[in-house]
Amino acid sequence: MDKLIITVALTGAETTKADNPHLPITPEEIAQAAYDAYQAGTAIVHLHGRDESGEATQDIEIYRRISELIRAQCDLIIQLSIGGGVGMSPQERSAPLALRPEMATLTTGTVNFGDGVFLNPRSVIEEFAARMKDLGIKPEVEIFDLGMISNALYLVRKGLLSEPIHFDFVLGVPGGCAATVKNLLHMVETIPPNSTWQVAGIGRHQLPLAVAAIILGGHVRVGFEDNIYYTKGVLAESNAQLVERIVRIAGELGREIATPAEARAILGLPVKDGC
Ligand code: KMH
Ligand code: ZN
Repeated sequence: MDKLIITVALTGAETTKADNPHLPITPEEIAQAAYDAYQAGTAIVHLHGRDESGEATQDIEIYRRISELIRAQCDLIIQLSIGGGVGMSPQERSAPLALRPEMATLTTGTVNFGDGVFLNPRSVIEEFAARMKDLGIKPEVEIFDLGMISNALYLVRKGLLSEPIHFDFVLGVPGGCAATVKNLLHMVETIPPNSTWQVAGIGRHQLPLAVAAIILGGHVRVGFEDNIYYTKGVLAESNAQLVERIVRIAGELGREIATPAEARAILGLPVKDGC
């Protein structure tokens, strides 16, 4: 098995400070949380921007500021969200691609998302994929339901997505695929064998699905975007605390943790010198 790549999804677009007062919101808070998670063992940071009032924003200047603050401290792989928040326009969502991050997210289908709809018609998916290809950005393909895997393979056939693909199975969103090990296994068996994959379990499913991924040879995403609790009814104190637990469990199971440089090699990203 490859070493374990841990991604931390620090903030998301939906979680609020009222949900968990430790949620990082400002660029400074987000960069500090990223550094703490890096020290705990994270290789990739998945970023969402927030404006001064705490609302989700795809403002390129906010993403630039967060990226610069992180880059000044460590060589984490920076992955920008192009999903943004429910209801944002495709133009708004894709604005941060102009920063040419190493990675960005690409959701290959539409899914109910709680009371909202996370809208990704084929024309939008193709446009986002084409721009990422032109800019040399590696997509992390976000899979909220099974048909999204078929849509990703369609992009490969159209020449808009290159193999090997890196998949993120986001399981347990209300309206999306349920967070069961059986569903995870089916997805893993459905993707091309040369792919890499990680799982992002939502809420109480974060830890058990992470453990399944560690055992199965996949990779893991944790963080407040997907889960604000450490255990039932007990809020996590930081994103790093959730990373530390994965590092401990992976150690017990004999799975080593990938540094950002090792994660770049596993994902086929170019080598990066220094920060
Ligand atoms: N906030 C969700 C609607 C992504 O980052 O690309 C979409 C999302 C996925 O968070
Ligand atoms: Zn996200």
